[in-house]
This record gives sequence, structure tokens and C-alpha cells, in this order.
Amino acid sequence: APHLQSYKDRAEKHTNPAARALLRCMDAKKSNLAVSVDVTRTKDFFDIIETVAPYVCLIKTHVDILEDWEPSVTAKLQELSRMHDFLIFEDRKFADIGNTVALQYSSGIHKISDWAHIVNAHPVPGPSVITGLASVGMKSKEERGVLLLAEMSTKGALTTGSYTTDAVRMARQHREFIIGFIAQRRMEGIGASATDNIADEDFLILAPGVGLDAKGDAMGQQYRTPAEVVTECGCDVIIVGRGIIGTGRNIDAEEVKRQAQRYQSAGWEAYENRVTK
Ligand code: 5BU
Repeated sequence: APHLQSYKDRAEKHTNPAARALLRCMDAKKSNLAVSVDVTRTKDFFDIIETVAPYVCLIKTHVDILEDWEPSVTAKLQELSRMHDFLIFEDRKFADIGNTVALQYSSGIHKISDWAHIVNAHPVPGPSVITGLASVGMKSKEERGVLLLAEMSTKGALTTGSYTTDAVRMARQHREFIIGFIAQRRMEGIGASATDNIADEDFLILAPGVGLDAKGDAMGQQYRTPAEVVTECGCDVIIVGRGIIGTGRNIDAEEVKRQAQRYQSAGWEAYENRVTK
């Protein structure tokens, strides 16, 4: 089972270049931490990224919330990604017909496929959402991969039961491009039939809803600790926003750095406890 193997071994075996790059980076930096940089001003966005860069494998963005976004933002983001060795995940949650998501991924002002190594998609439209994204991402010369949203972290989410199982089945049909899931636990083998070759299935699980101090927020978010998420539930990457960046206003760089280090160690310790068991 992949979750008992090291990130390093999995990096060597994975067939998708973006997944390989992420696993390699996690091993090299000893970090399974993704920081979600949910701020509205470009200056704060880059201040946070430059502060947390040494401690993360991945920066997660919502570029559509930046009120002073301009094309140079993504150029600078890519430069920082190369300089500090982290990947970029635009949390765009595509959820439309294939033709539309292909346009949303490649075009508009953000041209996401030009700079985001990883994006995610809701499985709700069916396999066409994957076909649409693959028509752009699989043609790219760069490392590109997609995560399906198999589960959400919020209270009352509808992503349960057969919806989740069917999301895993959809991913299994597109393993060259679907590198894993946004989920709260491991998904390998779920919903597999006897004819599925699941022995070499390695889906990365990226888990949002991670916090060491709070249990949730006032709008339905639910937090679990890195130990619960990584050791007990077998997820690979912890996604942390406000636990590290605070409210996103009046950013205190020293505090952001301290929290990034704290979550990096907690996440890595949780991983070591899992693979050495
Ligand atoms: P937080 O500040 O750690 O609560 O931020 C979590 C981030 O992860 C935020 O950007 C959400 O959009 C994102 N997220 C989530 O919290 N839960 C989900 O199920 C998914 C994404 Br999908």
C-alpha cells in the first residue's frame, strides 16, 4: 500500500510528472505541508510565500481573490517556485462541461494551465470534466496533474458514500492525469472491481481542514490535527491556511514563519510515524 511506502520510493515509481515532482520535493525538503495563501492583496500574497517557502512542498492559491492581480503575479510565482523548490496548486475547483473547463483552465486573464502544476475538479459533471482538462494539461510540455474532489472538509458536505466511490472510479479510468484526491482519508482500492489493476495504484491525498489549535470556524470549516490526518487517515499532504497565515490581515512575518515551521514538523512527524509502523 502506497501510504506505507516513503515519498521517495513513490516518487521513483509514479508515472505522472507532476506527482513525481511533488513527491520528490516532499522528500527533499522533508515537508508534506501545503500553505493556502488566501489573501486579497498581492503584496501580502508574496510576503507570505517568501516567508513560508523553505517549509513547504506546495503553495495553494485562489488567484481569483487577488484584487490587484496582474499578469506579472503568476510570472513571479513561477520564479519563486523554481527558486525555493515548491509546486503550485491553483484551487480552482472546475465543475463544468469539458469544453468550458478547457477554456477556463487555459484562457481568460489567469491562464491557469500556464503556471499551475496542479489544479482540482469536482467530479459532479462526470468524466467529461477530466476529458476537458486533459485536452489542455496533457498537451502541456510542463508537469501537469489534476486532483478530484472526493471529499470536502466542511460540515454537511454532500461528498459522501457513492459520490466518493464514483469519484475514485472516475479517477481510476484516467490515472495518467488524475494524480489523486482532495479528501480526508486514503482512497486506494475503493470501489475497485476484480478486473481493476489496483496493485500499482498510487493516488496522492491532499487534505484541507487542518489545524493544531482551532476545531473549526464560524462558517462550517472543520479542522483535524496533522496526526489525525496523516498518521491515522493516511493522507499525504496537509493543507493549512489560517492556522499559519492568521486572518490574512496585518500579517506578522515572524509569527507566520513560526507557524509554518510548527506545521512542517508536525506533518513530517506524523508521516514518519506512519511509514515506520
Ligand atoms: P483554512 O484557512 O486552513 O481553513 O483554509 C483551507 C483552504 O482549503 C481554503 O483555501 C479552502 O478553499 C480550501 N478547501 C477547504 O478548506 N476544504 C475543502 O474541502 C476544499 C478546499 Br476542496
